[in-house]
Parts: sequence; structure tokens; C-alpha cells
Amino acid sequence: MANQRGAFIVFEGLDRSGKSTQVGALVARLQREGRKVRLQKFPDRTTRIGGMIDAYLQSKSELDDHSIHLLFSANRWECANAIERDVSSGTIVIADRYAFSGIAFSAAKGLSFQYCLNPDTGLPLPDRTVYLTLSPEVAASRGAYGEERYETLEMQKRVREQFTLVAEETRRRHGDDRWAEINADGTVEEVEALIWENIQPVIMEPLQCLGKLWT
Ligand code: 2DT
Ligand code: MG
Repeated sequence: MANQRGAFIVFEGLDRSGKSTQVGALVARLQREGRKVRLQKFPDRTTRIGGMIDAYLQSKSELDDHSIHLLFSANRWECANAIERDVSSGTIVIADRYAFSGIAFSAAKGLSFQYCLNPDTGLPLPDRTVYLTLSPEVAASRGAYGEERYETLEMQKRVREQFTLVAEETRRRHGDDRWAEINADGTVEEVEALIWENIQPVIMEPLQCLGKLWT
């Protein structure tokens, strides 16, 4: 099909939900199927703004909560044109985290939900966001958290609560089809199969044109 656009699919989830593993497996599978695909991680730590975010996450710098929130958003804006360009030329762009993490993490620190949402208004709207959920029991059984900022049990609990509100907001603004929750308690292969089934409709028949987030 000439001129068929690609798709924009986002993965969100708590730490240790297996998000990066699943994103990697999906990209590999799409490549094997001969699809044009690109992985976009957020934060993208390779840019200058991304370097500031990286230093903050590793506690090598301190920043006001508002400042770091806006840097995360700016980091998405500097990638927005490339996402639009790639999707319109037929590429499936898979993002590992996006604006939904932006809201959930900053709101979990106490910033207002509406404040957190605002700077991302107008970014490319994902055709689907796949949110990987994990029961607290399975999360606990997967070993210790890492060393970065936010990687504590207390913070993860608050982030999980905020993600519930982010899911509601996304469905209310953009419709139920935009947000899918997948239980990630199973084996890598089980979760991979659930994800593959879920995104089939999106990659087979992408919507007419890429929308704009929160508008
Ligand atoms: P990774 O472990 O996936 O590299 O994420 N975060 C992420 C925010 O606080 N705001 C954002 O907008 C984004 C995209 C989540 C590093 C940490 O950064 C958090 C975990
Ligand atoms: Mg991490």
C-alpha cells in the first residue's frame, strides 16, 4: 500500500514490569516481519537536555521539581518532529515511556496533575499506549530496585496511583482505544503474546492522521 502511514505506539509501566524487555522483543519481531520500525526511549539521554535529565536521575545534580518536569517535556518536544516525520513515511515508532510517565512521576512528587499535563499539550498523540501492570507481589519477587532517583518502593506506590488517574484522563480525552492495560505478571513469552495480539489492529490499520495529545 503506497503512502500508508506507520504508527506511534507507547509503552508505559512501573519499574520491573519488563517494559524494556518487551519493547525490545516487539521491535525485533516487527523487523523480522519486514516493517520499518524505530525505538525511541524517553528520556532520550543522548541530547543536551537529555544529559541534564540523566545527571538529575543519577543524583549528580539537583533541580527544582518544576524545572526537571519541564526538561522532560522539552526532551519530548525536541523529538516530536522526527516522530511525525517517521510515522508519516511509514515507520512504526515505538516509545519506551512518554508524557504519561511525565505526569505520573511529577504528580507523585506533589506537583498538580493539571500543571504536569500542560507542557505536553500538542505533542504527537500515540495511536495506542500499552500500560504494563504488575502486582505488588510479583514486583517484590523480582529483586531490588536500581540506584536511580525514583527507584524506591514508596515512590513506585505513588506513581502507580497517579498512573490510574493518567489512564482515566487519557480515556476521557482520547477514547478507550488509546489506552490498553496488559498484565505483566506472566512469563516474557506470555506477555509478549498478549502485547502482539493487542497491537495488531493498530499496526494493520493505523488511523487516518496522527492526533495531538490533550487537545
Ligand atoms: P528510564 O528508567 O525508563 O530511563 O526512566 N521519568 C520519565 C519522569 O520522571 N518523567 C518523564 O517525563 C519520563 C519520560 C521515570 C528514567 C526515570 O525517569 C522518569 C523513570
Ligand atoms: Mg529506570
